[in-house]
Amino acid sequence: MNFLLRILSITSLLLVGGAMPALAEQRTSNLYWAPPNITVGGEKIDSLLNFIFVLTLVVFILTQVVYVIYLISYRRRPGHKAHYSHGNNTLEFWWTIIPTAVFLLLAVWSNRIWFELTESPIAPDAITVDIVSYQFGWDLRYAGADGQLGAGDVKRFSLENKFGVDPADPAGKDDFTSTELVIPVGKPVHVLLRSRDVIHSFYVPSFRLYQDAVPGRTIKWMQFTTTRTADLELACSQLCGTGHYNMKAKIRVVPVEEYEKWYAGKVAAAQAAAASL
Ligand SMILES: [Cu+2]
Repeated sequence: MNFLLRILSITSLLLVGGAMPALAEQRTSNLYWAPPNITVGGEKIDSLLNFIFVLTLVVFILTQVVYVIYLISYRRRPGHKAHYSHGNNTLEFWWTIIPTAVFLLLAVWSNRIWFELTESPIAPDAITVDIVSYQFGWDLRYAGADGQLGAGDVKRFSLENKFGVDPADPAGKDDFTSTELVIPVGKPVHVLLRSRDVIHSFYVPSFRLYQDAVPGRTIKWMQFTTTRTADLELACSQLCGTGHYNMKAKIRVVPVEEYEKWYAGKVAAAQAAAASL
């Protein structure tokens, strides 16, 4: 019993203490469910997830109840002979048709959400953030004073060129880098996602976003709009090597004025650095 208690307390310590990221705001309620969604459209993913969860629960209860009823009513008893059943075509028909229909519904439903997420045009006023993942961290790049992010290409990645920028592209001259993802609340954000080495994953449960960063590719479809300010954590969600556990970056969803202040400061610092060269 003591041993069990110890295992239990260690497990809960790991679950609660270990999962409580130092960078992000702490969750105090509803710990067994996904964190509250804070993006426009994220509730569509929630309704799909909730539907699947409730459906699974109902099917689980139904099948277990039938199972237990059969266990009891067909148990071995004196005077009762085993009865051989060759099956029931009507039952077979329905328990094939109903799951097929449910799976088709889920396929169409989820594909529609996926299509909406990945195929909708990027908002023209979206803030583009270039995010390059590596073993073990995240490099972020924002457009400078001209509002234009200089072209980046995975083919140009090198130790000196962390974003694969084109030195000939004038739009890239004033871009600045950041170690944290700072975004204004309520504004569309467009993420360019790349990897310099192995597969990493951009996973922010509160945004209902999960996308792998695949070496050699630039993922261009990710965009989202937040609905409230938050302190979150960007943690890699693909086991990418020994330092995977520590592959984190801070996410700050801030009021627009605060973002503009931060952005102006970053632009000024980039200009000062460029001038001193
Ligand atoms: Cu990683």
